[in-house]
Amino acid sequence: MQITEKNFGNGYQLITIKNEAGFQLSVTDLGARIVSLGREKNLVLGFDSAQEYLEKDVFIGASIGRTAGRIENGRFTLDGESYHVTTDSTTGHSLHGGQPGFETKKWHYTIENGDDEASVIFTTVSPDNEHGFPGNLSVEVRHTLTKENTWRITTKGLSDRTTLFNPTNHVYFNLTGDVTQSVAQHKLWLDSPAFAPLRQDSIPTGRKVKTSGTAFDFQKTKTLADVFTSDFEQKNLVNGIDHPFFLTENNLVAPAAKLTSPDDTIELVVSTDLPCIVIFTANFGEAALEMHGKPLADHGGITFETQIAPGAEQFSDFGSIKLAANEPFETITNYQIHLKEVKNHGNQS
Ligand code: G6D
Repeated sequence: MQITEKNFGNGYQLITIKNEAGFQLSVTDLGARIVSLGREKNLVLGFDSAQEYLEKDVFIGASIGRTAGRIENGRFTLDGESYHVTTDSTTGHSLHGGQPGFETKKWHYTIENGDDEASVIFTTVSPDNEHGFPGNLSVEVRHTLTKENTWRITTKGLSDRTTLFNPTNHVYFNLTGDVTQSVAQHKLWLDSPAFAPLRQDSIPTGRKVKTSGTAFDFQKTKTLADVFTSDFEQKNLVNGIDHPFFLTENNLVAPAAKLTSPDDTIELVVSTDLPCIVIFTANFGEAALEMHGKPLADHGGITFETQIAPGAEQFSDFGSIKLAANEPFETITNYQIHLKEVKNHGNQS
């Protein structure tokens, strides 16, 4: 595998791994984040410099933590003790573990290269009481590219006090490679029989609701446009999807999600050992951000944030995000890209 490193500005580096097929993964130590993925086209949202992330959107492609998603009023109890963590001044809730969080840390990194795969291994320590969370928490995020075009994220954690830990990665895919196109014509299949409805302020209600019979049922493949044009109140609430979906299989073998490009030439297959995926369809509105000198479309990307469902600290039905002192944590998610040959059917008109 070929590996190159270059200056990404503001003291950060951009590290690129290229496999024999010419497929590339670029990551940066600003937030242990993915910046680009693909061969001819870049299949994920990302900016061209560290500065742009810092100015425009710190979450795109970043490692997220300590706790992905929202914690209501930033309050939780752990082993009988009450905690109050940093909240967002506009919503009053904690988002993604409080800012600045993992997404703007400068992570230390090392590189491992092999014949079949190569990895960039990012490490950082979140000190005890950072944003109010207990425990010195050591975190490792390993980004791997394989010769089969799989981007794999392996995240590890170890805390010296019992704490909460629910990391994820905030990658957005757009398989057209064109940020001015919305993902509406992408086809999505999702192994999810239930989702978590949200309140008006995006905090989960705590219920698990069947997807069948709703616009959020992707158990049979359909386009995202089917959701965007629906009148489903949960879609209307956030102008798209910004919801946790519960998976039936989380064994890293069975696919959890499949996303296909509008022209059927590119397929993304997500598999994970985690029980939930937060799907967020970049509901930013028209031209809210400029990317590669172009306006990012509304719904210009779709995330697959694998995690325990946000709200787990208060709804035990969602799982547990408690990490016991000195107990190692590890999770893996695979994003495999299949590049398909287009069959020329000739002119059928
Ligand atoms: C997450 O679910 C949240 C969104 O609501 C938020 O806007 C984004 O991160 C930055 O996907």
